Amino acid sequence: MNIDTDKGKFTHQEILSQPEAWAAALEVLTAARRDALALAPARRYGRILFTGCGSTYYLSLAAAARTQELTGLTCRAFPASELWLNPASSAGRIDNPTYKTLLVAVSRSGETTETLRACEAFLEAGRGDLITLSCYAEAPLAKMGALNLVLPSGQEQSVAQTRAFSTLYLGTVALAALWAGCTDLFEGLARLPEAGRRLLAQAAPVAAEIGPDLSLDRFYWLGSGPRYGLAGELSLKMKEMSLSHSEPFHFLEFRHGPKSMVTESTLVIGLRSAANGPHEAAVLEEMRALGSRALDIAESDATVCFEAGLDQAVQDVLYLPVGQLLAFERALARALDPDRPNHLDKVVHLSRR
Ligand code: F1P
Repeated sequence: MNIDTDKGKFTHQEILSQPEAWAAALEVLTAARRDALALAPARRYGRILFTGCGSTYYLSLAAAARTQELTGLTCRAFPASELWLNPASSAGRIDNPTYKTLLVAVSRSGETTETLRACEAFLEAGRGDLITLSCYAEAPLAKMGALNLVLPSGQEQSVAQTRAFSTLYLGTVALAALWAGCTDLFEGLARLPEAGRRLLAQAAPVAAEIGPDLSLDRFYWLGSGPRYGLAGELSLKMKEMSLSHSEPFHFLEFRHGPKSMVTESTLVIGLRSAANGPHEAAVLEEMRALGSRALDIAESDATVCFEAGLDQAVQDVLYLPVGQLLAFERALARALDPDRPNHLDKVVHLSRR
């Protein structure tokens, strides 16, 4: 971190305090366990929709993939603006009143206009029930759901979400584990804070080495399954904090055209999974052969290794601090302030309904 200025002091503190934020959130989620189980979707709903905006839309993509994998229910994710303004092509027609939907709305602020409008439209149309996850109890969204999970430890000063994202995402993983009856998985979440502290200590020097390399001019974040949503979020972090060209792709999709963009000034970041590691490692090797730098993040045998022995569903949270620190270090190297990204406000309030 550049100690000569206050630039990024909030972002840095928020990234480094994530393990403590996760521990505090798990206390809230454990206390809400019975309420969450009372809405267990398998018995009541035909499908689950997840929604948010910006970071919380990417969170919804990751949450939908993980929840579908664990519960077997059909889960989809849409930007809140789509559920609000294009309901027929997103939420779908209401032609089967017995076909109830559970909507999970995620928002750090609990005030984003599109998210509020999407939830109002969903409830007014009688589509089903709403669960909200947010960080501020007094915000409008935290009063709209049949269940409102508020995780104050995700609150942040900086505009670009880091601690808020990982804490709210942890909330969706906890819900999925409870709904799927995966008690061991839910209880395994308690090992995350310690794994996170170890990871931050390992990732910091790697980010401090790559971040200042301003010869890099494009970043591609590769992730599959729930990790595609996380790749989308980390790509957004790199854009918001360092004003760099950055894009997410499903791992093997990168071969189908986007790899044409690979140059020696490229960094490909792989959120490599345990299940498909060899297929994913092959993509990274091919990109290295084309001249790209590659940052491999995985449980083992990678540039940054978790070595936590956690279930993949629990471990997914651990990819986030690595990418956040990389974006943070690059922002400082470019003399930008990650606490105040270009053109962005902390919350998007739309004046017109
Ligand atoms: C949603 C959001 C953020 C983005 C920026 C503007 O906020 O789009 O994802 O990074 O802060 O707001 P929220 O609904 O999660 O509060």
